[in-house]
Amino acid sequence: QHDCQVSNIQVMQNFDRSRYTGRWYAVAKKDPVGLFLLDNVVAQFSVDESGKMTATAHGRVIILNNWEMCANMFGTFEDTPDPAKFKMRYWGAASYLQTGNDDHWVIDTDYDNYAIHYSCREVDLDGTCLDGYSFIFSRHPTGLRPEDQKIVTNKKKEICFLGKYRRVGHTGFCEGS
Ligand code: AZE
Repeated sequence: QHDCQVSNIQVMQNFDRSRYTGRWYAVAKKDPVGLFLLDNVVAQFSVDESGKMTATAHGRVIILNNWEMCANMFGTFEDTPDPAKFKMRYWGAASYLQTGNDDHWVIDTDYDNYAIHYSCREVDLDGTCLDGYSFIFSRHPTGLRPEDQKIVTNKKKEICFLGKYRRVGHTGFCEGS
């Protein structure tokens, strides 16, 4: 259970997508290789009439030629046999933003305070994650409650990303977007 094999990573049991809807503030992130959301990351999850999960997210990015902007992103989720594991297709409101199709796993959440997200983009030959990213989300823009911090630390350890996170600041840069 602690061998860092992507295929052995435990995800949220009985994940309830409707309780997951609404606003989540990123408080920490582990970056993948390449361009990524820098800070001011806020995600909003919804479930449509047919039960499909969708999301929007924004965050500050710096793209080619040092252009700083707010990336407005959309994601649609494809279900898998595991209710906490999705395939996320994502794209930007502007064509020069990033598009992709990533795994999107919910590792743990209490729905009301914290959530731990995980995505491995590339599995190494030994079964560990070679390139992945993860967000720690909070329902509170002020951050995680002290009582949730040790749960989150334990989960970071279980997904073998402990020590690889950076705090995500919220300065109001993407306010109103
Ligand atoms: C996520 C939450 C659910 C919706 C989406 C998410 C991911 C977005 C990106 C965006 C990258 C943009 C870049 C632009 C230059 C997981 C936060 C869409 C990965 C790099």
